[in-house]
Amino acid sequence: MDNRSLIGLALALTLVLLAACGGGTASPGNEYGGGGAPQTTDMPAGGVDRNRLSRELYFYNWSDYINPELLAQFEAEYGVRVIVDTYDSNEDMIAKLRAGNSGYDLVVPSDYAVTIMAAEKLAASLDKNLLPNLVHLDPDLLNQPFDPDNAISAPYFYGITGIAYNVKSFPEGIDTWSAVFDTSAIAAYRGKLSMLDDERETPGAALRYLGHSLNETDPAILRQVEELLIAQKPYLAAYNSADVNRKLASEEYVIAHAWSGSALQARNGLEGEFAGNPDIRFVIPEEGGMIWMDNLVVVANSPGSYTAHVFINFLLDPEVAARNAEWTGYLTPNQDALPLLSEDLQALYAEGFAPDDEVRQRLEWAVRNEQTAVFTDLWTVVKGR
Ligand code: SPD
Repeated sequence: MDNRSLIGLALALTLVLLAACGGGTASPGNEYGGGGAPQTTDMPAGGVDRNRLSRELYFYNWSDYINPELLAQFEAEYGVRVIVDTYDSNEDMIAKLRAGNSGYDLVVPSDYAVTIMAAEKLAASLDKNLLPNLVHLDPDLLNQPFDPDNAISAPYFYGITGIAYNVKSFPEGIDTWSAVFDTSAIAAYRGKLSMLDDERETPGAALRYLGHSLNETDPAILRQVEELLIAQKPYLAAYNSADVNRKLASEEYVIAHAWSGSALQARNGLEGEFAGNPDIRFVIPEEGGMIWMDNLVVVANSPGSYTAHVFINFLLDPEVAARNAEWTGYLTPNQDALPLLSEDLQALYAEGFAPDDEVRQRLEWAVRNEQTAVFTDLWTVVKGR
């Protein structure tokens, strides 16, 4: 082979290698990378194909669960208006999707509800090529049993469920679920106590109080749970998952079964919404409580699927995730966001609004299987009494 042939071969090899590596960027199918394709003004360095964005994104989320400034920032950056509707239980959200034509692009099911959505084909597969910010998530919180390959879900926040209370009413503190279930104790704060309006959370708390797993489905034990919850009802202000934060902060409630972030919001307030109350405390009782994770899931057949992916990727940016955690008070699964959290928030986590190693031993995940479907009937009976 002469010199010219050698140079020609070297050039050809270089071109093949460059094409295989995508010119040092992502592969051609990856819309977050140049992929060697010519960049247009519609596809800036960030890699988002603006031609594919919808004008609006319909986001069905839990209440008080996203920093509103982030919605404004997303709209300013991408020109997409995010329309947020809210729900307060997994079951309400799933009922909307089951009915069909919900119009929602993106929802936030908890762990066991991801299992239900997968089984009922209510979720779209995630295109991980569109989610480069997945690299920021804590690997220990990925590939959970409810979605082993994160095929349909990306972690949004996680949290714990326990008791929030006003220390002026409980100067000795609280360490047991009897503070909400023992009728001789709760008579003293009748009408100022609430339990979550949730078919897994409230029977789950009762099960832990009675010394069982919160996934226990033995019929005899569930009868005891039913009796306990029915005996508790006359003392409740309400089953409430919607505005426990506000009612604790205003002292309409002095004690409540609550999600950790909601309790933290009661303590800190929510900017532009309500003022915080420095007397709010949060505890996981000695009998244990629930740990859970809420996840971003694109709705099956969502017309805004591409835009939903762009929004998920935006939420997974560490700086965005940190600002979201500061506002909601829940725990971010984004490990690169953790160093960005304020000292104030970290101090509240250390005070009990996040689990330490000792508390983690007492936490349990709710799982969904054929047996645990029975909680729907139990809850219907309790609510109907
Ligand atoms: N206000 C936001 C509440 C989010 C709670 N989701 C967790 C439910 C776990 N059972």
